[in-house]
Amino acid sequence: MHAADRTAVIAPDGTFTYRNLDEAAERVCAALADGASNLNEARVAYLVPPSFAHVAVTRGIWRAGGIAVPLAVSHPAAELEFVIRDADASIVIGDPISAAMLEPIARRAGARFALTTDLLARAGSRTFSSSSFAPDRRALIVYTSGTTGKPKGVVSTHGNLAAQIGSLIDAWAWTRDDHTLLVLPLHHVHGIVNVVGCALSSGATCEMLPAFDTEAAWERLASGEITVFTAVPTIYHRLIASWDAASAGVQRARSEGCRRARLMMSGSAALPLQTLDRWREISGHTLLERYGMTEIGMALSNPLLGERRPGSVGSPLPGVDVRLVDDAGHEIADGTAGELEVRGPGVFLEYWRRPDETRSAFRDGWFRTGDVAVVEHGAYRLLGRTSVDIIKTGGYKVSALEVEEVIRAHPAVSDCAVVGIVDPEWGERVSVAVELHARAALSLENLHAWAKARLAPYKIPRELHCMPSLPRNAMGKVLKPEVAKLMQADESGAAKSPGHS
Ligand code: MCA
Ligand code: AMP
Repeated sequence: MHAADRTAVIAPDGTFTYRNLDEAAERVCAALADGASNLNEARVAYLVPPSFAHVAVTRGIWRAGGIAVPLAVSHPAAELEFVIRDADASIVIGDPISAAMLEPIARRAGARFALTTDLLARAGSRTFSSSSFAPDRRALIVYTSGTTGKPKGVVSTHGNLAAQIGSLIDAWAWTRDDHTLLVLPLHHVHGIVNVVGCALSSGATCEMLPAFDTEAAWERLASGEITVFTAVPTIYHRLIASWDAASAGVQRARSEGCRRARLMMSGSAALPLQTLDRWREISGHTLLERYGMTEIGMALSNPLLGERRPGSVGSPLPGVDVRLVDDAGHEIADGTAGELEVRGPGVFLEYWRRPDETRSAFRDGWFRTGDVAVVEHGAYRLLGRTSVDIIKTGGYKVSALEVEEVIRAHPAVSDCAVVGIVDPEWGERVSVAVELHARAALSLENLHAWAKARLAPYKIPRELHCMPSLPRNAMGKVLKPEVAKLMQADESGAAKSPGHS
């Protein structure tokens, strides 16, 4: 079969070949360029759930010479507006459902608004210039939380993306015979690069769920048609719980379906050993755990063939240089813990319009990840992070400082400290300790209602502890490790979201 006639995408909006994708991207490109020869790295922000339309819009933006800025479907208007303004987007794209919210934001931000349906339907084509894909051109801005309050835009060039994808195709032996299932959002690198990027660059089929759904994911895994699957530990936790609750017949069908896959992977957060073990019992697969970051793509991976070591994230991927350094930036010997630094063609270009933060993120040309690791038996094991202000929950990175800034603005709150508490389902759950103003009261429900309009659902604290005073050092700085200890000791007195053990 001709490569163009092979199936590229199976999604809620239909089944499409590579030729369909090419033609749709061309239509989007023509509509976006609107007569201009090139968008010249104009930012195009788009809120499109995982679908064929999402992929076609991304490719259309690239052909037109724009920078793709994917927006998060789960974000409230305030967070979307922050990204649209920070990226200084000149075009905002939305589907008819999100238009009522997005169009006014686009107008306020001085951007043109376009409907996905119009872009895809518009007749016309434009011969695109291959210079749109020149390796040093900016291709993508993904917003990520950091050790500073607001999220930062991580800018990757076409060259960075090609290097990230090429390295994974090589290491994980992607071929056009693969058929993967996307269950992740498309505003983060795990979904963008490891799933859609790898599948479509190797001529494989990328099937998509519009959002993760345990039963829908199981149905597709049980079919035995999926050859490559990747997810975050929280998703495996949910799949395991659903398998455990299923009848013996359903369990058997699900396990048999998994056994026909060739590769199952986990990443974005530490994979608990019990999840690894239980998944092996259920599926027959020892999950391949790998390590990555928005700024660098993937850096370390357990092997495709050979021993996958529990608790380890393996060794450097092709084309990636990794080293461990002490506080002064000196390389350290194997067996000693140090900060992980990464170098290579996949490492991002810059934080969008934040030259100072870009400069301080690098040391002698190496990107400082903020993750601490050790080399044992030739493989890397992650030990933690250099900052207490980064929380990983459900695979999402959350800045404690960003959440604190929002909660401090609550009229009942005089001060607060946000920390991540170890949680079997979420990895860490976002939790807050607050000092209230005199005679003020605050419930978790009230806090949720307040935060919902301001923060993405995964950033909202799930646990609230009211404390007469937060633990501080002599300088008045809140001692976060102490806060976490007090919270754990005070588990019974905490207000928690339903559903938490
Ligand atoms: C949602 N809820 C939460 C959290 N998130 N509760 C506690 N902690 C959380 N983190 C609540 C919601 O408010 C809601 O509660 C209920 O759970 C269901 O919400 P929903 O939006 O449906 O969430 P979900 O679909 O259940 O989300 C779980 C998920 C999702 C599918 C695991 O978190 C997810 O897609 N995570 C993957 C993110 C990702 O791709 N990360 C990669 C970035 P209520 O019912 O009370 O309202 S890292 C990366 O890209 C690097 C490069 C790498 O290494 O991969
Ligand atoms: P993000 O900034 O959202 O791209 O998340 C990147 C961060 O996720 C890394 O800096 C790590 O802290 C964490 N991470 C990614 N993969 C793993 C893994 N396999 N084990 C532990 N942490 C991970």
